[in-house]
Amino acid sequence: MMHRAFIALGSNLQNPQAQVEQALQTIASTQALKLIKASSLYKTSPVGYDNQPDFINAVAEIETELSPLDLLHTLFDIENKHGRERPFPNAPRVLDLDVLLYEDVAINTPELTLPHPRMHSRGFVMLPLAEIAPKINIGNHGYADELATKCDNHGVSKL
Ligand code: PH2
Ligand code: MG
Ligand code: MG
Repeated sequence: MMHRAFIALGSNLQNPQAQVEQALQTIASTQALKLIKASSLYKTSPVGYDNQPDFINAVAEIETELSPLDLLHTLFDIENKHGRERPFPNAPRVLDLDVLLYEDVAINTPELTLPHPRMHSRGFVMLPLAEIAPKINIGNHGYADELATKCDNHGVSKL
C-alpha cells in the first residue's frame, strides 16, 4: 500500500542549490520513492546554530510503500551519497533529508519522531510545506498555511 509522506530538504555547503536540486532528482529516480510534488527552493537564515552559511531549503511530497523507519534509512543513504558528515548537532551540512510527516502517524522513538517535533515553528519548513500542501494537518498544531504565517519566518525567501 502506498503511503503519503513529506520530506524536508536542506543544504548549506558545497553549492546548496545544486545539492537540493540533485537530491530531488535522486528522490524522483529512487525505485522505492515516488516524487509527487516539490516546493520552490527557499534561501533561509540558519536557525539554532547561527555561525554558518545560509541554507537552501525545500519540501517534497512523496509516496512510498516503505515503513517510516525504512523511509528514514533510505533518506540517510541519499544523504551519505552526497557526502553528509555529522560532526555536531545542527552543524553545516551538504544535505539534510528529514521525514516531516508520514500519513497521520504519530510516533516517538529514539530514531524518529513524527510529526517532526520542531517543524511547526520553523519558517524554513512551514513556508515550503504550505506552498505545496496548505491544508495538511501538523499533528495537533493545526494547518500548514496557518502555521506558516504564525511561525518565525524572517530570513526565509523564495529563490
Ligand atoms: N536545519 C537544522 C537547523 N537549522 N536552519 C535553516 N535555515 N535550515 C535548515 O535546514 C536547518 C536550520 C537542523 O536540521
Ligand atoms: Mg534537519
Ligand atoms: Mg536530519
